[in-house]
Amino acid sequence: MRCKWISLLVSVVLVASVAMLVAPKAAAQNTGDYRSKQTGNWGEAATWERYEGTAWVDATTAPTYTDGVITIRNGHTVTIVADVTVDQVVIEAGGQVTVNSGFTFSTNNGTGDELTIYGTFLHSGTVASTMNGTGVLASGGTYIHNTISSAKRMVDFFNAGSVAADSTFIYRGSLTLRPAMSMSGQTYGNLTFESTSGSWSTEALVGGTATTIKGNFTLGSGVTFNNNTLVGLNVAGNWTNNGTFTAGSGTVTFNGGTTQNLTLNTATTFNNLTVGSGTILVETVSTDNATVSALTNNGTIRKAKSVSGDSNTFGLAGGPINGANLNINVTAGSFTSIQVDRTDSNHANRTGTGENSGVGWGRYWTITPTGSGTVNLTLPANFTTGANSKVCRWIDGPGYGWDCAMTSYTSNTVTRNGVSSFSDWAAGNAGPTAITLSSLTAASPLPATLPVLSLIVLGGLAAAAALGIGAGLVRRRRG
Ligand SMILES: [Ca+2]
Repeated sequence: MRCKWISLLVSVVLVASVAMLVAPKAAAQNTGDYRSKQTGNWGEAATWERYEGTAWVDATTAPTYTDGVITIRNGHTVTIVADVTVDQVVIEAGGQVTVNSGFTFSTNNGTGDELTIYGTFLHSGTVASTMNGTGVLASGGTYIHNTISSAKRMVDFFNAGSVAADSTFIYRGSLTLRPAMSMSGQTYGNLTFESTSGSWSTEALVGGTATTIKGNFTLGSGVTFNNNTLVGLNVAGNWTNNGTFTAGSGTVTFNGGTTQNLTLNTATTFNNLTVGSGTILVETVSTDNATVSALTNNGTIRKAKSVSGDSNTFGLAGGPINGANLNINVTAGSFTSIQVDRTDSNHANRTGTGENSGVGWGRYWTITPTGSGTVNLTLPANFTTGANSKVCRWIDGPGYGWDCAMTSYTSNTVTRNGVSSFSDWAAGNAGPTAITLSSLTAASPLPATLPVLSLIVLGGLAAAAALGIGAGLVRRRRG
């Protein structure tokens, strides 16, 4: 019996402890604070409760900026159908404030931030001529600009407070409503454009300072983003286009320094597109929907797709370079997919003095298959092609080196048939005069089928001696 009591006691203590740990931290309330009681209009007392020092009681009047903290609670929508001036408003996650068309939402610069959004704020009304104080678009919070009234004053208001990278600012329009916008020099978390019905286009955007988008840029169906002369969009998150992006003279820079998805469900032309250092820009859609006037790739551009048949291109990851694209022609095997990573810098193990007289200059591709098989690999050639042009694979480990061969070439491509091993690939001119052999060892893993004149191994020995080693390798293989 005593054991049972002790057991029960332990259980009660445990349950209480866990409850204390998981219970959301209730904001300390002060006399005069308000909170929503239910969904309703802002101006109706029945929408609210007021803290009277010991308990929340039904409010007898609606709150204004002269009251304390005003909290819109999870599950409640409070609608503004008469002009209001507020401060210390907190919208909980799951709560919403809606400003209806025709009514003005104003702030008074009182204690702390005037408006903190964890939930949703839908502005279909009129923005005050001055948004006093600071707004906070908090983590997970959403602000929807659904009005022709000033977006700039709202964006400035949030930028004066803080904008979380995972907050969302939505420009919501329709066939009959083009919301006002503010882009140049502004900072957003996630930035989304959407249409509730029909199509709408943004104004022709202008401005000499790039827009900072700390999260994702999403262009919804039915929306045209008219970048016009807006100088730039710096995007740290993902980019999704289900609408129309009119690039104008602007630059889109992916500078998150991490993996960023480029999801183009509609054909998209960029003017300048820059991939920042450390960023892996992943093209997620199988169809090659991206066109770029000028590409600067300081990171990696990746595309993985299922492959079959003789023409598998890889979007921006595959080109175009000098008017040509990387192409993988599957001739045998059972590939599930192939991933191509494009790097537009010199390979660490480049050889020669440039693409015209060496391999691994300017760019290379890391090709990673899922499954196995044999392909004919075509690489774009940004150099003068000829009989010495090669498609080369870098082989790591003992006997490291470039394994080079060529089956055919055009003015701007080089093709190698029968490729079944994959790692880093580059093209270049690697004829006899460009070959530098230097580091072969007896443990060389280089394939026996490798033509000696296609073998480039890096190191420091003289070319003449190296060629001797190469000849030795041929003899040994034949022996
Ligand atoms: Ca304030």
